[in-house]
Amino acid sequence: MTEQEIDIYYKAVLDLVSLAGKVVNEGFSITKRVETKSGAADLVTEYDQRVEEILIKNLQEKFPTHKFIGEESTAAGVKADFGNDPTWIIDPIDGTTNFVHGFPFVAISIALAINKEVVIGVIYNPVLDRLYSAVRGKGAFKNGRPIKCSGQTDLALSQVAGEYGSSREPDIITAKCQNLRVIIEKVHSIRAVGSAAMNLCMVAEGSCDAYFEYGIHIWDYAAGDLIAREAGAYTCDPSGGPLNLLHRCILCTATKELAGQISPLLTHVDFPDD
Ligand code: LIP
Repeated sequence: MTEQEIDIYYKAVLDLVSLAGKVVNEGFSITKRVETKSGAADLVTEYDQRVEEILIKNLQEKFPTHKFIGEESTAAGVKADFGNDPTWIIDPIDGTTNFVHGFPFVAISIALAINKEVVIGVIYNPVLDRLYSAVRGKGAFKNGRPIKCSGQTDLALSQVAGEYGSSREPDIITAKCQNLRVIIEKVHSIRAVGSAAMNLCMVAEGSCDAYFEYGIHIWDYAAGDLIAREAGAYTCDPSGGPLNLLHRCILCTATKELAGQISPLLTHVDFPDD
């Protein structure tokens, strides 16, 4: 894949995300039809489905040989196939619970992977009008300006993001509460904005020093992983091994030193791979 081709894909997705953002904004402050997916706290609205349809339809028309992995298509039974072909990985609204409740941390998250490696990441929060983006090797940007992570190396001075997620299985809740408990004892503060994509952008721009979560999906973190790394952050599996986009978890830190301090504190929670 040439740089020129990647540039064409990048421009196309930037145009499209602003169109999709208008649809998200239309639905943000009105009452929506809400349904559940894997459990009572795993929500979906007609807007998630509409935005995903718009994104896939437009990208498919422009790039007919490309493949797609979308949160709502997968929920509707389409098999997620993460192979070597150029593949768009789409979360139409990351932070659906926020969207339902009118909490403004919602984001459209789109990644393009080629040979299973993410080369483009775009995360747009249309409510706050924040556009985060990265192309592999070219740095990370927020509304067109370069961003950098904090460079923090000391856990005691850190602000860490971590989420409870949507599973209501007692063992999973216990492990997640235990993780937040061990971290709060050691840090300045814990934050949870309710969206993996936004949490990763918070690390990318230095508002948080670290973020970890178990139970998320490839569409929640594929774009944010690239944006955070391009901003200088370090990402890995929370157990300390290399990050796997199908393994449903991430630890993202401003520095590798910080990952070394957080990983041994965590109770690792296994979810079936995507
Ligand atoms: C959400 C994630 C969030 C997690 C939620 C949910 P969705 O994604 O971004 O980090 O805690 O349970 O998975 O479902 O809003 O796209």
